[in-house]
Amino acid sequence: MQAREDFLLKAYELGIIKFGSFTLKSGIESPFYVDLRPLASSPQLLKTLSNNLLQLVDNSKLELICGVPYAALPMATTMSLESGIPLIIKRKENKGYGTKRMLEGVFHDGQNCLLVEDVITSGKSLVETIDEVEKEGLVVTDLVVVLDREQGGIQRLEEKGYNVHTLFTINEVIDILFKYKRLDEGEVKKIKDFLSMPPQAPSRKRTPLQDKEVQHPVGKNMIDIALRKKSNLIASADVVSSLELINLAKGIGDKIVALKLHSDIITDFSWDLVTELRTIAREKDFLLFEDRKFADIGNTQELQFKQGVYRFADWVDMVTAHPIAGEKSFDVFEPTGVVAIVEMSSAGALTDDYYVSKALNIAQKSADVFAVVAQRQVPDDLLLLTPGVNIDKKGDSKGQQYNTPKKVFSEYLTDFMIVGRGIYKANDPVAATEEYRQQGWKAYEDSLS
Ligand code: BMP
Repeated sequence: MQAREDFLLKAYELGIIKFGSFTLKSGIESPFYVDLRPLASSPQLLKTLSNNLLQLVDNSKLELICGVPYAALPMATTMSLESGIPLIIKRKENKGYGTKRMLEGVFHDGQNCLLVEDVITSGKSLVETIDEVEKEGLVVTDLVVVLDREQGGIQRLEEKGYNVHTLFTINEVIDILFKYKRLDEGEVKKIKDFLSMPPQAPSRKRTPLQDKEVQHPVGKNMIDIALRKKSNLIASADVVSSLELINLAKGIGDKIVALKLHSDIITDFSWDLVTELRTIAREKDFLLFEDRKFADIGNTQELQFKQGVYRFADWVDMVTAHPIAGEKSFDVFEPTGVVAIVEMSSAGALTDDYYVSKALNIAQKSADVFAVVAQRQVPDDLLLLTPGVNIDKKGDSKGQQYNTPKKVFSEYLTDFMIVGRGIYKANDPVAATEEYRQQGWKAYEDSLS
């Protein structure tokens, strides 16, 4: 018992569990966040942990060990070294070329493979992983998990006939941290109250655009335009010449809420272009949205925003900025509306649950931020803008990942979708814009009921 407590206290010092308010991938608000990856920074702790995990199962029937990427990879590797049972490596995604295998290593059909996972919550992703491993011909009977968040995961797997062995439950962890004064009574109560509630997703009910609690004038304007045009479409005009940009803006302007730009890709950027864009935007009733993704300290961002070639402050309605430099860095954009990038659409982005939670907290504290870019439901006082939308494609060769309009409006409760190549690369960009407008608005209306 003492050894387990010692292990946990040392692991706690490494930062494996944090307390506060965190929005998980599922959209659930959690008062704690667990991340076991720092354990790999202490070889001694990793070794202790791995031996403890090995003791949970009958090793005699095991022929292979496989860690669920990424947090469990170092654990599985150490378990393999300590036990002599060979390791196989599971990919997070198919590499799309070569052997296209999901598992790497030497193995053959029918071998029994122990799966190693860091944390189990609902068990959904573990079921998917087991599926992938079994598809490669291996047999999974047992899983070892370091921490059970006690949100139904174990039952889900046991119902499917798997033996799940866990080292700690979250309640045990809380009790030990309280016993050793790492948590006070108030914190314990908050966490225990959360844990005693039935596992539930946040309210899946969408707030209609007209009832959104958005205060920023640019946000309100966006909503008004959307309702006037029955459009929740932001077109991303990632074209590289003024002529293409002007033609696109003229052609599709009356179907969109905003035209998103990357001004620094326009080879012949000029003030004539800006003047013309402003005129078209006024006539066709859309906003100019510069996707500059500022990511510096406030002072530098202010210079980048107000000075230089582009002088965005003089002509754009809204800009994107990363919250990476903290809340004060947003103070320099007023009265332009700020869209905080809290989660990115591309494969392997660093914007994990922990980052998203912290980024959302920063976005909510800033009066200049009225919207965020993300791939999940966000609090109602922020508008949700979702890129990575395409009707025909699943992704590109450079990491972009696409969803359909239906998925983002029904699952993420997105307010506005951002479409780039689906429009400007289409044979007929005007017809494509109309198609996206109709599909987007229908998906939004369907998600109201
Ligand atoms: P496309 O639909 O062609 O993949 O373009 C998406 C647009 O949205 C690009 O301009 C890209 O810079 C932007 N974007 C994105 O794709 N993912 C993000 O997470 C954030 C973005 O701003």
